[in-house]
Amino acid sequence: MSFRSHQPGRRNFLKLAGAAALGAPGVAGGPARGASSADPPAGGLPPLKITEVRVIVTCPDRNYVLVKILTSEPGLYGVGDATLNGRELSVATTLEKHIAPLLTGRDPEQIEDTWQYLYRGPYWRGGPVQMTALAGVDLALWDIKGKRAGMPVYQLLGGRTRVGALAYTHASGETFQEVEDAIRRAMERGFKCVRAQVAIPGLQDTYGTAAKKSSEEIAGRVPQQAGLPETELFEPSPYLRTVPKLFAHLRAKLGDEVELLHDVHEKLEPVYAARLAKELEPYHLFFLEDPLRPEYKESFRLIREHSTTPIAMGELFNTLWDCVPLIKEQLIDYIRCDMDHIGGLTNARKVAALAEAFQVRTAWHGPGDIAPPTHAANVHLDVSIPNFGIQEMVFFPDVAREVLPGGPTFKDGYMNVTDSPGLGTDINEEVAKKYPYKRAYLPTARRKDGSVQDW
Ligand code: GCO
Ligand code: MG
Repeated sequence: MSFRSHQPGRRNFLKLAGAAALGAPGVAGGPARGASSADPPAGGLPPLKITEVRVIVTCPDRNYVLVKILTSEPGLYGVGDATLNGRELSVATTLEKHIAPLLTGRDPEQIEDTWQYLYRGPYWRGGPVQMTALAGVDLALWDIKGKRAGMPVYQLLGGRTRVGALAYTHASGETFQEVEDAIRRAMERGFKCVRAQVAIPGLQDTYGTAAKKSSEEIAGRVPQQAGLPETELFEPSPYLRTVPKLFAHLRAKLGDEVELLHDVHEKLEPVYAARLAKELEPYHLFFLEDPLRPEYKESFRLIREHSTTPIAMGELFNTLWDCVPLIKEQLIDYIRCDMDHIGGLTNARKVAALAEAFQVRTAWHGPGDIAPPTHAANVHLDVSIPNFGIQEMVFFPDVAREVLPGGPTFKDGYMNVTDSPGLGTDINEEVAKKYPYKRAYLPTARRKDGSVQDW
């Protein structure tokens, strides 16, 4: 891999300027009169308007919600991802009924203003549904901006800081041996970093173990269940007894070089998370992921006080402000929000900048239940910031790639993006129609006494 010089190849819009005769873009339901939308366009480009917002829900193997924003320039559009696993239709309805009417007529170049308007405008701000809808719009607008500039998005973010994004995949199994074998297969594919999860004796189908499926096939793809959700069983004691033994086994068999990670998936209460982090210290994890529920930020102090295992947190966060307490007190080492659930690239780059000031690195969520535009946006940001840490990744099945072409590449343990203008992803709307939405849920979990447990 090497840094590639990029020739912008800026599209010749000046030719279009006279013909377009679009006039100053009106902003339906938009900012107050006299705001920047009426200013002359920068850089000599003709004015541009959003003409249509299409929301496409499709299920090539699993459900995805895509946002396609069309503009007044023929052929210029952007594609964003607004998938919220298990609540897809809430986001699609928010986009169709509430957000699309606000966007028609706006200038798609004004990404920050549109973000602020959609975030603060409705008064009832935030939450995963609205922030995912906002991400779909935001990613589509960055895609448009890149295409208009003739540049990949990472160039708009300041250009490359690294040749690729170090990636991790998932390995799981019913036994320690199966996990070890799955890690070896991942290493043969080039991975230098692998997340390890194992089935817990006495508990069937604990998160991340995806019983009876080969781990490469499902790597990063949590089950999506048709019908009503299944209930898994969880008890902290057997989990806490098993996980340190798994990592003792893995280090003994695999040596020290491969980087190992583990996802707690917000299942533990603070003192048990602290115990797990402490007991995992000898095995030098790259990080321990999402140990606590997102509500309990102050409890991260307990983990910190008891161990030097690096801690990552964030896939259930929805805003920059969720990240502030953990970052400013340096209670975590990696911030791993889901760009698709925190309002897209516009907010994620602010999270990254905040983290940079406190020596926290990024590890954006990259599971199979978000679509390629988000994975691409992750990597555009990864390769353009100074404090990137690691990128979770997934291989999409052929059927998903047919509907959603493009996306990051993987080679020798690193992800990358191409130099295609914009995000480098697309949607094939005709093929998408062949795969209509199917209602599906994530699993749920309970304790042995029947009470509800975080999954
Ligand atoms: C991860 C995540 C996912 C989530 C999934 C829920 O680390 O990749 O924990 O596996 O469970 O995104 O929809
Ligand atoms: Mg996780």
